[in-house]
Amino acid sequence: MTTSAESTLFERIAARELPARIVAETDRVIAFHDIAPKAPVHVIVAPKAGDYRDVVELASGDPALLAELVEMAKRVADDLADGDFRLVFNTGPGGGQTVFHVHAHVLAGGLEEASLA
Ligand code: DGP
Repeated sequence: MTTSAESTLFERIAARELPARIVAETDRVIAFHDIAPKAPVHVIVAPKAGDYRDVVELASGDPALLAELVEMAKRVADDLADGDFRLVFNTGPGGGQTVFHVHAHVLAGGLEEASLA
């Protein structure tokens, strides 16, 4: 898969055009370690395609794909922690979103000191 100059950051990671520590993937979803972890396990789960900017668009446009993100989050938490996790969708600049390709933060592995502030 080759992406264009218009591709989002996470599309370029999915296409292996940018390096990332990928932990799992399916046909439509990819999971990789966040570059600036806020918890012992901090993994980004995103669709491989950047068709939706945020979780509100995704929920109305492709709810089955949103369910796939949740399933991937559980798989990551099972594989890298004890199965429990926090799932965060920063939505809009005021919600802390900086990458406008919908993604979930999977936080796990001891969250007592975790913060997304
Ligand atoms: P958000 O603020 O919700 O849009 O989260 C974007 C996250 O993406 C943020 O926690 C840092 C992470 N991130 C940004 N650039 C890169 C990158 O090049 N590689 C990886 N692995 N993560 C990145």
